[in-house]
Amino acid sequence: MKGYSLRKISLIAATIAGGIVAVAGVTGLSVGAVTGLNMGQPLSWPASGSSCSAPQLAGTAVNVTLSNMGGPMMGGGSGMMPGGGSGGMARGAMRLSSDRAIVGHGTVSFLVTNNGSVSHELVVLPLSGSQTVGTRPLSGETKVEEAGSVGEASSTCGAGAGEGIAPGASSWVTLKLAPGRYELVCNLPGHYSAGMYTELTVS
Ligand SMILES: [Cu+2]
Repeated sequence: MKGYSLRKISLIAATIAGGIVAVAGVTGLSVGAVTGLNMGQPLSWPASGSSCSAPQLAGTAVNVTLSNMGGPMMGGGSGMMPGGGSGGMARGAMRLSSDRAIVGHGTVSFLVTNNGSVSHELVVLPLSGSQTVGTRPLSGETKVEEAGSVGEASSTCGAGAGEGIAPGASSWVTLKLAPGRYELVCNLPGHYSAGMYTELTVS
């Protein structure tokens, strides 16, 4: 009985050790892969397109791409970014880009694809007067004020608001936009200050 227990314990110990080796191996692999990639490229997702199939969208299409520099600090859940903050993150480490800078007013559909290694989203905010993109004040949570938002796409493989778009996935939203200037942002904590904003003019 005692011998059996000992053997069982050593089996468990071996299993745990094996698990640690396996985790270390995976970590080593992903670090190696990250260093060999260009910034903004996804780690294991299709190079283009998305894992979601979006429905036919009404109005004028605006394709928005979300990306970030891949890396163990940003995607590995290493605990180096407590609370999702961006303490040491360089501005420009994340990007939100649109395939059009100007679109006619009326029905506009945003198809938003996350090519990054962490979750992202799109929020559409009006720009007032001479306000310029990238200058919104940040709250303590390192987010910008969303009051006045005219819509968002933040649902993995879905329309409208959700919990964020998973890496490799898309979200979409159809809006009625009045003429004016808008700022397209990702408002996950720290992402705006990391560079996730661009301007869209509605004519
Ligand atoms: Cu983001």
